[in-house]
Amino acid sequence: MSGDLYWANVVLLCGFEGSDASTSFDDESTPNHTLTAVGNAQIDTAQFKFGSSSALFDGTGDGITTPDSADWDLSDANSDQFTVETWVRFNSLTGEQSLVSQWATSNLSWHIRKLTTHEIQFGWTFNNSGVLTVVTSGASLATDTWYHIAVDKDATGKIRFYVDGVMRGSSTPSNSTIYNSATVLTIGGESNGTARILNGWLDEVRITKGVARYASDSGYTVPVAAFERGGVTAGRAKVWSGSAWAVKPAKVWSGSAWAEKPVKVWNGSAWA
Ligand SMILES: [Ca+2]
Ligand SMILES: [Ca+2]
Ligand SMILES: [Ca+2]
Repeated sequence: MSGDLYWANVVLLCGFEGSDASTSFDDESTPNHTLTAVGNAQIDTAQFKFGSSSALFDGTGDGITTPDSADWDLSDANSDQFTVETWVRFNSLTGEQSLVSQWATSNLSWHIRKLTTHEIQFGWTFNNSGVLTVVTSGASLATDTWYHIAVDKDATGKIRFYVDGVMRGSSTPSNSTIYNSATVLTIGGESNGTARILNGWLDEVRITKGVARYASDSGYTVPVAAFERGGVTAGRAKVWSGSAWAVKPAKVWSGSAWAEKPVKVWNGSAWA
């Protein structure tokens, strides 16, 4: 298996690889958004989930920002799908801490925010006021532990919030559109740059626009490797397992081994 079936939908992907204490951050997605370090946000080789480093935030005045973009406008209709996810490791659980947000005064789009209760919420507005939330139950977040945090919205408008692959909260609001604000997107804090700064580490931050990657009340298997960088090169086909369709690599027998090969379709005059 190689490549991401939904690579074309990935609008932000940060593995935070680099030299210790570097303040240079790279968006590895195709849009390649410009990222700017604020405060003491920096690469840290002491902690990482995958690769050899992560992004460190000290809880005061930090963040990584990127300008407003249509890519952050996640939901103009109830049926608009998206997935926002990251690995997070808390150094301290004091106070509220924002992981990823496009959220500032008069620019209230969405946020993923750890609460003082050691639960975590996805919050949003559809009209720049009156925050709506999905709050986890039973997340019991602790320090010095890597968690995979993900929120996705499927085509029915159902929002699911997962911690380590377990759905810990969900909602299908009558209005699940999200306000299109003009502020910066901020990783490790909120967009006003002063409140709710993360005290800990992030790795593998990914935003996928147009796809609910997990979309399951029964959760998903937590990623065991860094996310794919790039699209699928070999063919894919849907295979019936007996109870559900699953997308699998198309394999061809060479005479001695199975190999993944592109799938071609006859358009009437040529194979494509
Ligand atoms: Ca990393
Ligand atoms: Ca700081
Ligand atoms: Ca916007």
